Amino acid sequence: MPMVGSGFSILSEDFAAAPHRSFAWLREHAPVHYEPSIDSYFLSRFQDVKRVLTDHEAFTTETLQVRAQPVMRGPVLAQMTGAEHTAKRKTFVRAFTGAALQDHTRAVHANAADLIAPFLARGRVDLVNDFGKPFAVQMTLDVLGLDKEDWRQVAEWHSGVAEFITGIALTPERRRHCLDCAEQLEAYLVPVIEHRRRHPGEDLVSKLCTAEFDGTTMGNDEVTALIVNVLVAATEPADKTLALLFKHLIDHPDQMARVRRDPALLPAAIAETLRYTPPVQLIPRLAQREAVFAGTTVPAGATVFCMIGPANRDPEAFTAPDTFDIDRPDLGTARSFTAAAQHLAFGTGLHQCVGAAFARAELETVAAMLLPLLDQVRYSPGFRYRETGLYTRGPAALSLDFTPVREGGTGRG
Ligand code: 2IO
Repeated sequence: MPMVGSGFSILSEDFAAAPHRSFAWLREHAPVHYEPSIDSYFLSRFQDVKRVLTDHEAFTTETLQVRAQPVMRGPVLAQMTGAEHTAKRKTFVRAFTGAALQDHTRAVHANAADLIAPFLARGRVDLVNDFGKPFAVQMTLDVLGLDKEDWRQVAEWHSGVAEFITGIALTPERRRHCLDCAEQLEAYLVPVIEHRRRHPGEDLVSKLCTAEFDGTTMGNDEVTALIVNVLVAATEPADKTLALLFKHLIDHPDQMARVRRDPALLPAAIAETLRYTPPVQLIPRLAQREAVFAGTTVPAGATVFCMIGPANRDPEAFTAPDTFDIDRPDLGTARSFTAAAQHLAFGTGLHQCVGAAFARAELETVAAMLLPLLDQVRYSPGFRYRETGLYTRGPAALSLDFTPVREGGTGRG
């Protein structure tokens, strides 16, 4: 546990190894923690984080101009405000809710069945690297309406783009690599965009190409940015959340048994996973004017990082916050994927995650499919659990053993 005057740093190896060990100390003793090397303030209390995310005029998303725009090649949805934001957000809402979710659910079944098949007879799978990462990319390509044949290549470019956005202190070499990935991704997307402009279909890329705001359609750079926005936002947190859900259920066998018996408990288990271990741990904002948090002044122009991990475990907001409990009455599962969510894993306010309903459908469907296939699921012998990442965080791997499924079996083989 860090002590006052210990030179605690969010950028230290100690913090990276196990951030949650510092959460209580941060909330109590350094609720407005300043990191001089990156000239940024870190807020860890639930109320402070909620205030920043809710007051989108005092705390803007302008940070994304330097944190995201260079690899996005244009502004992402979260950078927009007013009528433009409302209009463009609507295109995404349509693609991620209602009837569109039916198509996405079919895609979950198809992608998950293909990806898990080779591992069933073996009785061993790394849920992050063998399954979750390819699954997340393939799902995102389906949602966008892009060719899945190129998924390996797109996955590589995505990693570079995501590394740029989620990097806290990138070396010039890594920065160059990330920018190269972004340029190649853009070069890949532009011909697709131009083709869809001439031959629009029902897919999201076509919708972005044909959507009009103020009587005009978007240029290639604007459409590229929004495609890359969806690519990163739908891919980066997905494998992490899936793996964390399985980890928590394996670590709590009683809750695992109940979810297996009653898959209707899955939304609660997913919502609690998002509260307990949010895959997006940091959300940056730019303070437009001086502001006071817990008696500490943050100057105008400051970069403020909302720490979602400690906010979601603040005892002021949740009882027994360090316990994983799918029955917790203070979470409100039904609201957990909406604007009324109690946890802050999807952010909150104007820019709250537009893909929350899709995330729920994707995770619920894939978990309901995997659970019966992964009978007696447990950590592989000798497996050492390790998490990585400060901005987005999740297991580096999750090697699982289960009772092998015999050829042609449905999971009970
Ligand atoms: C993609 C950080 C994975 C978003 C971002 C530049 C903007 C925005 C987020 C999430 C998740 C990613 N920020 N999604 O935190 O679209």
